[in-house]
Amino acid sequence: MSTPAAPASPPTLTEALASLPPLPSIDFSLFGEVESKPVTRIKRFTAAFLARNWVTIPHVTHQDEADITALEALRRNHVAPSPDVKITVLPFLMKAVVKALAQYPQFNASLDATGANLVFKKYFHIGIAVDTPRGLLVPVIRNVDRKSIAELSAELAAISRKAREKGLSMDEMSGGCFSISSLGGIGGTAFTPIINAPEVAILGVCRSFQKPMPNRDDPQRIDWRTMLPLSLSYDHRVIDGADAARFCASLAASLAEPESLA
Ligand code: CAO
Repeated sequence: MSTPAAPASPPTLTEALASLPPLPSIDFSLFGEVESKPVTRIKRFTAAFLARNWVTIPHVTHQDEADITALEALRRNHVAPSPDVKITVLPFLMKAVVKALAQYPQFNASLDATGANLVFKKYFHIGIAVDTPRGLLVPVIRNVDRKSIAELSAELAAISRKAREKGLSMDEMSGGCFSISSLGGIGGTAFTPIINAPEVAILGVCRSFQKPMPNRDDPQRIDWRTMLPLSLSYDHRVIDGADAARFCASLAASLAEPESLA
């Protein structure tokens, strides 16, 4: 009797990708008028990393909403450090993220190169996605836990202006623990942000909106509340769905009672 053959081992990711059919080369001008423009250096660079992260990390995106009615009132009373600096929701969000990272340290971690160890970080450096004319850049704001809302607002204004006008050095984009991608100034209700590896999670934020909610003390009454949509993408090798739900609940709780963040 012959011994059954051992099952073939599954292809590696590199083998699987190499076996995909190539994209067809199409002359689009056969179908109508076209114009070809070179892709910027930043976009080509970003594309390579986004593609690697998208295919190598098992992404799941958890959606939630935070009640920021009280935060909006607090924000409007906040004095900006200078006339060219706006106090937006973003610095409050950064502080809330740091609180949640401290509470759930697996979000402030990275797998090492072997994938066998999880490295927990004791510092809180947050990357912020900035939309620039040449493409997406992610400057890192260091030690967010030690900075005030006014300091974070000033730093955000300066670094996003530099990103748009002059670009950023690798140093200014390195060392992040967790990233935030805010489309709140533009719109949308939810999206799937791509994890900025070796980080293990990224928070996407869309435009706040008014939502009728039952009054807490008298559920027969309806209050209009300002809600912020949260989209948390996480690396499912490191983080479970329940952790993601807890992380978002913690964020929402901090944002709903923002005095501790200011
Ligand atoms: N809901 C409603 N309004 C919001 C908001 C939200 N969640 N977030 C910001 N706004 C408002 C601000 O209060 C501001 O209002 P005013 O003009 O009345 O003062 C306006 O929108 C513009 O804000 P902003 O974009 O200048 O400032 P910010 O601190 O919110 O964000 C920055 C700064 C740099 C993150 C942002 O300008 C940016 O580049 N966002 C794009 C990021 C991106 O492209 N992400 C996708 C990457 S792919 O994953």
